[in-house]
Amino acid sequence: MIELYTWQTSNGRKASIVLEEMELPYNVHPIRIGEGDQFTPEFTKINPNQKIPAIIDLDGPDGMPITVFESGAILIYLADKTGKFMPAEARKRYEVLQWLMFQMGGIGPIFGQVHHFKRAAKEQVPYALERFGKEAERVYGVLDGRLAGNEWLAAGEYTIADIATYPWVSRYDWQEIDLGRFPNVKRWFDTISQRPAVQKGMFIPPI
Ligand SMILES: N[C@@H](CCC(=O)N[C@@H](CS)C(=O)NCC(=O)O)C(=O)O
Repeated sequence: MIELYTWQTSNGRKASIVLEEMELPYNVHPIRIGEGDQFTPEFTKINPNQKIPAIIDLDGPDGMPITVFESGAILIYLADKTGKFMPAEARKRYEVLQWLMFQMGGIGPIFGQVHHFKRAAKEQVPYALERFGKEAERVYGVLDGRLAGNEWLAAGEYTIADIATYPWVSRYDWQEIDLGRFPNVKRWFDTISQRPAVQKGMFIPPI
């Protein structure tokens, strides 16, 4: 059994989508980040960085419980555990890892800043809106170029790189991005949106 500590956000949804896709049994522990649940001593023991998502797999690699935080690490851990959504062949595996790292280091942090400065900041900061808005547009261009000649982001199949990227693109309205300008991203997004596991994973925990 896997214990999932999460909230309905882009990073949290990566973990719930992958668990649904892999059909692994899991219990959901809602961490209401707006209420500060991430700062409790109990949760800080699970993730010292005090952010969701995190998992505890009671049946870790050595049969003992293992805790994993950072959504990218969770995706890699579960892909290694199940052999799903990550090809075994080295060249393809590194392709998946590079697109996953692009999501973790590029897409997530930049889109996160766009969300913050467009929706949460107490004051309008034109410099930040311009800087992060432009970079988000550029990143959509990179994704669109990649998906122009490829059905999926990496390795010619649906992988944890797609699973990591989808919940961030699903906030295109928050980013004020017209997906029509990125037709390959739109085609990829619409295809993934049809997957039953994705439809379920996007609403965990139910709020
Ligand atoms: N790099 C981390 C980022 C996690 C993260 O930023 N989680 C957000 C929700 S999407 C969070 O827990 N925010 C609460 C806070 O910052 O206090 C990951 O990918 O897991």
